[in-house]
Amino acid sequence: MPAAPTLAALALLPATVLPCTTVEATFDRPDGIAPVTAVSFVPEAVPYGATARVVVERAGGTTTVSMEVDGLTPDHTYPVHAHVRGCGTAPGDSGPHYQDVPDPVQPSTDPGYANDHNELWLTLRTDSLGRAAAHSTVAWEFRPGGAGALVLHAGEDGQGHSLAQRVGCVNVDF
Ligand SMILES: [Cu+2]
Repeated sequence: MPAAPTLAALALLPATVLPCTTVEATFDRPDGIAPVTAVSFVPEAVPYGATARVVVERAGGTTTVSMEVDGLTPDHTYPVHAHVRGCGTAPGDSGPHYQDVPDPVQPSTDPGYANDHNELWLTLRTDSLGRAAAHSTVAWEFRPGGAGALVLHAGEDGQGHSLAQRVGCVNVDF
């Protein structure tokens, strides 16, 4: 196992945050059996087999998150946010939105905290083939272990789903 010494060496560098993290994932069922990187809770909105690619870049105290998806519902808008925990078998498992300055009142509804400067938001607008790309830069870095996933919400769907319903989730080590 030639890679083991390298991984062990990286593990000994606690203060080092790598400048870039890439996640390549395929949405799958949240069956709780096989560990998956990305789950779909509503396959009409996020079909099993749809893919996501997420890149997190950290530079000079800022963070840029880029996301590309393929195979989602065509011509649809999905709000996406960084949530505090990783994806689980239930939509709520990823917890609330990550906030740079945490709102002392939870759940956070104060727009002074719940906004796209204090949280990481993306908007995925798919084309006629179900592809989309979006990116966002915030003026801070995530606290280590403070956020675990990008969550896709139902958005404008016209299928009776609440706009806030969590339709998909991608584990990301921010
Ligand atoms: Cu969210």
